[in-house]
Amino acid sequence: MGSDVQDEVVLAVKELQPVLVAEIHCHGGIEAASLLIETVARFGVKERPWQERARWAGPGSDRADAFELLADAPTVRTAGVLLDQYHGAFRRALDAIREAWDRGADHDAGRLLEGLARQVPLGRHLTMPWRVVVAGAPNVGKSSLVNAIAGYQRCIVAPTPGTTRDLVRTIVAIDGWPIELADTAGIRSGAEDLEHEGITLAQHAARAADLCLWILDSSEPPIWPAFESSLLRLVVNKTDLPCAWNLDQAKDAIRVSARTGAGIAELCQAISGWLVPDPPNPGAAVPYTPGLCSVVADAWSRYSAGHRQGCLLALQQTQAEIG
Ligand SMILES: Nc1nc2c(ncn2[C@@H]2O[C@H](COP(=O)(O)OP(=O)(O)O)[C@@H](O)[C@H]2O)c(=O)[nH]1
Ligand SMILES: [Mg+2]
Repeated sequence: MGSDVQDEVVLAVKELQPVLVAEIHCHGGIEAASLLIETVARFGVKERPWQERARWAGPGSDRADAFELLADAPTVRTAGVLLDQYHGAFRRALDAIREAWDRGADHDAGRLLEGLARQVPLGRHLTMPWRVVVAGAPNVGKSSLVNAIAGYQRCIVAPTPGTTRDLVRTIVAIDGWPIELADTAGIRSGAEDLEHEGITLAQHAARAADLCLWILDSSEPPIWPAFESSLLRLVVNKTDLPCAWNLDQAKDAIRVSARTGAGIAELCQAISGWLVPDPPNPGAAVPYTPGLCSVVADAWSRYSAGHRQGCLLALQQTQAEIG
């Protein structure tokens, strides 16, 4: 390309049809890439958005969707799930359901559909982290715990009650799943004005969260959550200190010490299990866009309610759309 050598690159021709696909591996950096783009543009090569690349792969908008979403996968594990769908896992699962239906094996179709429906919550979080709120009375060690989980300092840790006035969000990967930990101000009644806002925020956040960890201090009398939720889980912190109450009162609680790190691995494992109780096997189908998640959830609820025909129609339509 031209007479001067500007960079020595590796050129790999990947496909000839329907369009020529060649990869150029050049030296790193924005400038090297820009220079190369300028050079090939002089030969008539047009610059296009990278998302178009997937559409050359032939029919199947699911392939293009999965390809695009891959760029937003926050962890290797979520990227792996998306890559499986890019390679057709979801499409094959739909085909298998249809095939079972066509040969009159309703029960098999239902079982397959149920398996797919179980992956809907995961499908909704492949590019968006789960939200986990860390709540509890002031000073129980919420911020310390978030830091212990994240493995780096991000929240203010101070011995004065109520230092964290706002929600502090930290995105971490737990067991390969993207999780946003929201550290809240202590939830308590009779708080100072300044804190009040943060506390209201915390309660809101707990309601909108996928999971709420309620932290108890083993070295102080327990302050229990004042609200009920099926998403609430108890965690007893400061187990390195002498115990001030009978921990059996919080029987199912995970016991940890944010200071020594004891129990943090178990807590992470528990969080992963609470959020993703049925992790997919490699290569398994997962509905991976909000649209596909809705269709699968809807089809499954129709099937469970005995509306087989409506269920079949919803799936047929999806199959046609991604076909
Ligand atoms: N001994 C001990 N102290 C802890 C532990 N976790 C937090 N602390 C201390 O408890 C105090 C309050 O912690 P902090 O994380 O700010 O509590 P928060 O108000 O709930 O966010 C700080 O002095 C921490 O160092 C723990 O596991 N063991
Ligand atoms: Mg705090």
